[in-house]
Order: sequence, then structure tokens, then C-alpha cells
Amino acid sequence: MFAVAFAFVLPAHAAKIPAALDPDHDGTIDLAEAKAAAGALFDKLDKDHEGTLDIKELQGRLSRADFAGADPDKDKTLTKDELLVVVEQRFNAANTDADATLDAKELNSPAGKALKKLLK
Ligand SMILES: [Ca+2]
Ligand SMILES: [Ca+2]
Ligand SMILES: [Ca+2]
Repeated sequence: MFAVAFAFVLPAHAAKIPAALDPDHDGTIDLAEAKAAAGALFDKLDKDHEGTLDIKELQGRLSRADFAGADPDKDKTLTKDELLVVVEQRFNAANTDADATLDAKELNSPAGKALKKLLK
């Protein structure tokens, strides 16, 4: 597991992290921040307040294939928990140094961009 968390390191390129994804302004995104952003987005997109999102409500944030993979119960909708699983998968895929946070460089990698697209 992670022995040390570099919580006090402020990268010079902190400005490249979208402010909405980094509420504590430490220049990195941790999983809690990514999940909080996803949760807020979910509530915003769930216009009929059913507690689920269909692929239309996601407005292109997930491809059909990714949507199908994120919907193990095949009911054609994602619950918040199902969406958060995808967020966590993309977060982990982007976090190549496994330090529990995404820095600007990781966020701008292909895996990081996939996460950003999902959280936009
Ligand atoms: Ca942060
Ligand atoms: Ca589902
Ligand atoms: Ca990292």
C-alpha cells in the first residue's frame, strides 16, 4: 500500500487542473474529489430525478460500449454507484504512479482525458 502521501507538494503546473475537480486546490485530484465531482454531475444530469442516468442523459460522456460495460445489470441505466465504478476505474488507469492522486500530467494522458470527459 502507499507508505507516504505527498500531500504538501504543490506542483508548479497546478493551474492545468480544472478548479471544479480540485476543490482543495492542492494541484492534484484524489479519488474523493473525482467521485464528488461525478456525484454532483450525476445529480445535475438526472433531470427526471429517477436516480439513474440513461445513455442520452450522459450526453456523450460514455461510448455505447463503455456504457454497456458500466451497466452490469443490463437495465440500460446507470445508478450513481455504477457511474462511480467507472470513475474509479478511469482514475486508477490514469494514476500510473499509484500515488493516490492525479497530477496535471496524468490528467492529460489518454486515460486522464477519458476521466475528464466523463466528469465534464
Ligand atoms: Ca485536490
Ligand atoms: Ca444499471
Ligand atoms: Ca498519480
